[in-house]
Formats: sequence, C-alpha cells, structure tokens
Amino acid sequence: MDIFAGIETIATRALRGERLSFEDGVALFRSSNLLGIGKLADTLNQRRHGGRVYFNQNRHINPTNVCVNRCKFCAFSKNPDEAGAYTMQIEDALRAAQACPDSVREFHIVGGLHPDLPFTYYTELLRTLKSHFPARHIKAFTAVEIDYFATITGESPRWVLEQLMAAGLGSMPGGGAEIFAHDTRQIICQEKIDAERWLEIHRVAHELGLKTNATMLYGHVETIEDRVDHLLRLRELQNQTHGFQAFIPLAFHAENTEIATRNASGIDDLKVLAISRILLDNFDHIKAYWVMLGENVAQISLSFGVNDLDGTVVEEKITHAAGATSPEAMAKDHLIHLIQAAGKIPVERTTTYEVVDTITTLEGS
Ligand code: V47
Ligand code: SF4
Repeated sequence: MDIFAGIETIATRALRGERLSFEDGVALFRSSNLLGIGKLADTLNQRRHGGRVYFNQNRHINPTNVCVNRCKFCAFSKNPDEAGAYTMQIEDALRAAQACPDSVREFHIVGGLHPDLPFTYYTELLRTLKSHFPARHIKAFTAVEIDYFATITGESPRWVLEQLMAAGLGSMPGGGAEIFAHDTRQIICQEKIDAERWLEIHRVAHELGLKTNATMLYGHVETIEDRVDHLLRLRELQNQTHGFQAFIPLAFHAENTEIATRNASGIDDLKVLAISRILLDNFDHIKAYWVMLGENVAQISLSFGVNDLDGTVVEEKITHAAGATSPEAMAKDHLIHLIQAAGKIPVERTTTYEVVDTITTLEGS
C-alpha cells in the first residue's frame, strides 16, 4: 500500500517544498491515514534536523495564580480571596530560583493577571533574578500579560516590553494564543485579548529583537477549521517577522475547568503535532510539551515531526491544576533516555537553540 494513500497530491507538493493551503490543512486533519501524515512530517523534520532532538533544562516560576480573566479552560487561576490563591513575594521567587540546580539555564515565568500588583513588581522580579543569576535566560510573560501591563500603566506594549527587556527579559513564551478563531475564542476565553492583539504584541516583540514562541490550545470545542486557521495565521506573521522560534500545541486538560470534557484522543495529539510540522513550513522547531501530552505520546511524536521535547520543567502548576497525571518534573537523564529510546540524538540547547551538548554516548555505556 502506498504510505501516502489518500493524501498523495498533498504529500507530493509538500515534499517539493510547496506551501500548503487552508484546504490542504483541513484535508490532512480529515484524513485517517495517520501513518502517512506522520511519514510526511517526519521526512520534512529530518530534512531540517536529521535525527537531532533538542531539550533544555528550565524552571517554571508562576508568581501568582490570582487572575482577573478566569478563562473557562483554566484550572490554575483563582479570585484574590479564594482558597488556594497565592502571590509570591519577590524573595519567594528568588528562593525558588536558588533551589534549582546550576544546570538550569532558563526561567520560564508566567502568571495570572493580578488586580493589585504594580508593574514595578514584575520589573523588580526580573532585576532581582538577573542580578543573582546573570547567565540564566529569562523567558517570561505571555502576550496576554504584556497587554495587561500596558493597560495598568497606560503605556503601549512596546514601552512595556522595552522596560522588561531593560530589566532582563530575554524572550517571550507562546502562551495565551489558545485558539484564534473569534467565535470559539469567545466561548473558551471571552475576557482574553483577541487574536489580532496577540499577534500584534508578538510582532512588536519581534521588531524589538525578542524571539518568541507560539502555542495552540486544542482538544476543547474547536473545529478542524479553527486549528488550520490558527496555524496559517501564525505562518503569515512568521513570514513577515521570522521572530518565532518554536510552535507548541497544548493538549487541553478538563479537570477542575468549566469545559466538561477533553475532546482529543492520542491520535489527535499526533495529528496536531505532525500537521503543524507540515503546514508551518517557516517554523524551525515543533515542540512536544510532555507535561500535557504525557511521556508516551511525547516520545512517539519524535517520529511525527517533533524535534524538541520540553523540558526538565521543575514544578509545573498550570496543567496539574487541570488534572495532568504526568510527573511535575523530569530529570535530564530520563529525558535523554526517552529521546535515545526513540532512536534519536539528544541535543541539550539554550533557550535560543545554541547547542550546549550533543549526547552521542548511549545510555548505560
Ligand atoms: O496559555 C491553561 C494553557 C498555557 C490549560 O513557550 C492549559 O516554551 C491545557 O504557554 N489544559 C501556558 N492547557 C503554558 C504555555 C507553554 C508551555 C510550555 C512551553 C511554552 C513555551 C509555553 O497553558 C496557557 C494555556 O494555553 N492552559 N489551562 C488546561 N486546562
Ligand atoms: Fe488567567 Fe491565563 Fe488562566 Fe486565562 S489562562 S484565567 S489569563 S491565568
């Protein structure tokens, strides 16, 4: 049987380096030829990266879970007076940073939209961490938080980003993108900035020389068309700025949220990752976030177009609040084992994809 049965013309065009259309994307999602989609994504991935799979050692810090937005899919956020609401003093965040091993190269900092914290809390937080850990990269604040800082200061996102960069911001994570399609976005996160604002803030960040990531939250109430629309809007901005480093699909977890069920199977997880690789022809890196996918699917995804496995993530809060059963952290050796057992070459990287170490010795040798 032809491995590309049912998707022959799409595969031929993609392998010739032609850009795929919205209709092609929908056809791929509708196809049941999972192995064909995977083979196509894997071939495109191998052309870019050979057998290399990147990982980094990072530490997530979530300074507060108090949030004025309360998105329907979010189990992490709380009202200020609700049980379990917390806000770290800057010294608490510093202590968390000090407690992690020297090998950690990145702090990934995101949190809720707190009604009372001043903008200076965030600049002070970055300055404090940077003064204690000058060599660590700070990847912090989603476009949603940048927009909120602009609102509370009455300044522009450009001004906010410039202040944060002066305080030590090195790049931006990809959260807050959720799903761009207006009607679906209204259902899952009505209070959140719209797609145009999210994209505009990433454009400004790219203009200022910051690299950023992009995400897509799937497996809730979105349609296949919503997913393809989301990917193509990202591809369009990337065409103009080339500022995105990685795309990370995020698998929805339903527990403790206002959305009743998760609407994505293991097959959907693999399809979303593979089709992201195929449609996002101008993104270098497709990242599997094992915290949300689980270790097994994340490992299999390395043969479905994924070239980056995130990460050693110490203490993950957002997905675990929504019922993720994966461990809260993964040791470097275990990450290396997962990559090698998939027949790939683990490459430890910095946030901006400089190679720290290519691990060529087989585990146990
Ligand atoms: O924006 C919230 C998502 C995101 C749930 O840039 C949920 O390197 C699943 O963006 N089920 C934050 N997902 C995480 C994020 C991220 C993660 C890893 C790496 C990077 C990067 C970015 O988590 C939020 C939202 O889309 N989220 N609640 C939930 N119940
Ligand atoms: Fe707040 Fe972010 Fe949760 Fe939405 S996803 S409620 S903005 S913390």
